[in-house]
Amino acid sequence: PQAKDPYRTGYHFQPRKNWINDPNGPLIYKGIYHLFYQYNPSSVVWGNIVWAHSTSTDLVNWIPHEAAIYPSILSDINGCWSGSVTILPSGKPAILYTGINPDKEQVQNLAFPKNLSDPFLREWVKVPQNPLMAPTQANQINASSFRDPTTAWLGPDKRWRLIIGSKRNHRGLAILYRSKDFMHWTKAKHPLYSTPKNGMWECPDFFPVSKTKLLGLDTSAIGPDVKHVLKVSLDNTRKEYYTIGTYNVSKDIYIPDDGSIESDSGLRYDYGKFYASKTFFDSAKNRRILWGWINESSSVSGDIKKGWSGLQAIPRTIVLDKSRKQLVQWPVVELEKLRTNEVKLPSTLLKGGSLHEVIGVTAAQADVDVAFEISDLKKAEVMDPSWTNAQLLCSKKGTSVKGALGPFGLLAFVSKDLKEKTAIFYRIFKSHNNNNKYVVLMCSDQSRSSLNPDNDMTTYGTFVNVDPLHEKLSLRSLIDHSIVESFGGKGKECITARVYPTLAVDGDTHLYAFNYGSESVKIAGSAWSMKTAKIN
Ligand code: DQQ
Repeated sequence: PQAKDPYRTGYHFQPRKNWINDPNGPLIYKGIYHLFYQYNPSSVVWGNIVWAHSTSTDLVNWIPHEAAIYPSILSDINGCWSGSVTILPSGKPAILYTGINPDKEQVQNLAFPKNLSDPFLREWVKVPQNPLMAPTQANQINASSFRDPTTAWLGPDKRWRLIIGSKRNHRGLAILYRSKDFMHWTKAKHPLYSTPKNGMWECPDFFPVSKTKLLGLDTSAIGPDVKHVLKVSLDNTRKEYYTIGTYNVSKDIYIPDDGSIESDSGLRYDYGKFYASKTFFDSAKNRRILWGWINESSSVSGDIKKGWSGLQAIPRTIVLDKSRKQLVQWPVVELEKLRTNEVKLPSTLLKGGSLHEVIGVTAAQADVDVAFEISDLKKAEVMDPSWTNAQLLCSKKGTSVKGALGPFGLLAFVSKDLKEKTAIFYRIFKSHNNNNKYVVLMCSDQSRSSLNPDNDMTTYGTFVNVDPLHEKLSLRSLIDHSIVESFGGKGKECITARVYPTLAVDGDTHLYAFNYGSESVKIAGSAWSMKTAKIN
């Protein structure tokens, strides 16, 4: 083994080396979870893309297999790009993925397992009819923007549907296809949904959520208890947006409730690094699970030095919030198996300007779950109505800018002298026109995370829809060597950041709770050291 790499993760999914990007075709089959992902077998930068493959019985520990899908036919000879799995009514899984053909056109291919009695689904056979969907003169599809088929869903008319990400000029498109037999696919006249200006829509995801139960639904579920979610990934900004709306089954169109996917006024799964995500329905536990790719924030030369690039986020269960206006995400419960040596933080008053070290956890590999209670909100600063962009507000009012209620939160990856630190914190503002309304800002400030200037240390932020008058402000952070994944407001908002400290490494890493506001806040919760998962 090589000298220890301080940035390799202890419990976040990554292969042993090289480049990874999008999660592909997640599924459960005969009790085994499968994760495929975009992988370059020969380098630390993007290229030569195949579907690498790992399996798990608990979504925490993973064993690697040979690549499942790799260039081998004309219609994928230049790369096997992203796609999804559909479980057919017989129980047989089907992979639909984008292949790059000899003319560098994007086409859609189908593959089935070679041996259905192998629970590891190690070998896949591409059907001779490939490609099943392709751009032509007649269908007017843009051949360089036609990719990432979703999991298909079965309509009441017994026909399959799926969408494929595309664009026409600047218009983002979710192109709809239908099929009776999963083999012959016909493009619908109209897309499932489209909006002007923000194409190309990569990795679309379209799935039902329950209005009343905290459970996931099969992708084909429809009915009065169901709303739908459409997520798209925008290649120009590397941001994802989702809307919640209604799927009109007879017209085969999706109508978002309100909000927009075109700008930062829309909803995001994650306000930090998180891209090309995909959900699947876990029929064993009746939940819907979200996977997302976490890119590096280091330089390419840094990646070459490490020998790897890219992680997957901890899989998250997602449900509809009771407001029915947003989703709520939470790390899968199985992750808690890795928790050890709990350090309890009994209810403690954090006076204005105070720091409180959390002693006794392996601070470079930890799970921290705390809640802040504010007894007196009267002194909250007034929100300027022009502060509409949370990320900008977080950069303007960073960790060192003292306020009244906040900044308070956690300092992760702290070096002994506090020269390096990553701050995840809240600020509370009073609404400018209503004395009893508050605005909660959640930030992840990486600006002091490393003394190495080669890293992208952008600050991230989002508003959190919680009412600090009546609820505690919870904050959970999954800290893992070069990543901190934070869940605010019990999973209402998430921010994932990558950091590369030079001093706050392994055993030299500290963890603090802090309050740099003038007003006191109460903190309580727990921190755990995290065991190392067996990953690949
Ligand atoms: N990554 C894949 C594409 C997809 C993009 C190629 C998103 O299929 O659109 O590696 O990151």
